[in-house]
Amino acid sequence: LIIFTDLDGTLLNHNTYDYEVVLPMFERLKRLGIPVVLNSSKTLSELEEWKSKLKLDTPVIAENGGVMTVPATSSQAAEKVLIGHPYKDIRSYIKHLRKRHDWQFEGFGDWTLSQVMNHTGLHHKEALLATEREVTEPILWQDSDENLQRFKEALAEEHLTLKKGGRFYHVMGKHDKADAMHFLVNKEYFSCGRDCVVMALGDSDNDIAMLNYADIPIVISNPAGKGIEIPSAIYTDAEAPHGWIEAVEAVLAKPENELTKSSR
Ligand code: 2M8
Ligand code: MG
Ligand code: MG
Repeated sequence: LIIFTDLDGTLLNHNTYDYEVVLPMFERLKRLGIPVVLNSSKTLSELEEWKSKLKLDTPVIAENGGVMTVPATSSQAAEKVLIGHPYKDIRSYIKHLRKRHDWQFEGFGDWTLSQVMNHTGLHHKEALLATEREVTEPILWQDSDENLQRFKEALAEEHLTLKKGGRFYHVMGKHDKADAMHFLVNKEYFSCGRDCVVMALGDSDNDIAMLNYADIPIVISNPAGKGIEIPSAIYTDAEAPHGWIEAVEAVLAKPENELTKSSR
């Protein structure tokens, strides 16, 4: 069993970013030898911080599958794998579009640190880590739905796309959380293919690909993520972080043989 998990709204409460209550479960998973991979729209800098808070020694997938770090294995050195488009290219293209069409939107790159803090509810240090973006730009759209459609079409011309997160739209290349998962499950690090059972936990649109890829998809209850429909998913009653703990507990209670055969 390998667990891939989103953070905001899935493992962390959306407003309080609470996480202390999940620590005993992470310790239990470590004792059982079950790896947990953080798979988030957050930056690598933010995730490295979470990785140490949660005492993980696994790969981490950042910015919606756009970049990941893979620790060393017996056959390979540690590496950083980049899948997405460079942040500065994304920024310069969307600034060009905004100027040309006078579309109203703002992103992390437009904001001061205190504005980032206000828009995200993150504290100073965490907000700073969130601004260290490599391949995705979170924006707040402040224009009409018609223009949002035109914006999406203009992004597609440069092979970019818009993905909805919890609070923001993310401007990014055409990658998703499942691309990075597939890389780790089939190619490097785990390289176990269909021999391993993959569990994934998420709460919103940008988790759909990850959840569809998993053998055991768990949708964490979240008012913002109401619309997501995953066939065969287990939907939790509780929100993060309790929904996460309950879902993992339920899976650990299953008979061993259900956790050693992949259905992918
Ligand atoms: C952004 O991501 C969230 C999660 O889906 C969102 O769109 O609401 C990211 O920029 C991330 O780096 C940041 O930590 C988070 C803070 O709310 O917002
Ligand atoms: Mg989320
Ligand atoms: Mg996320």
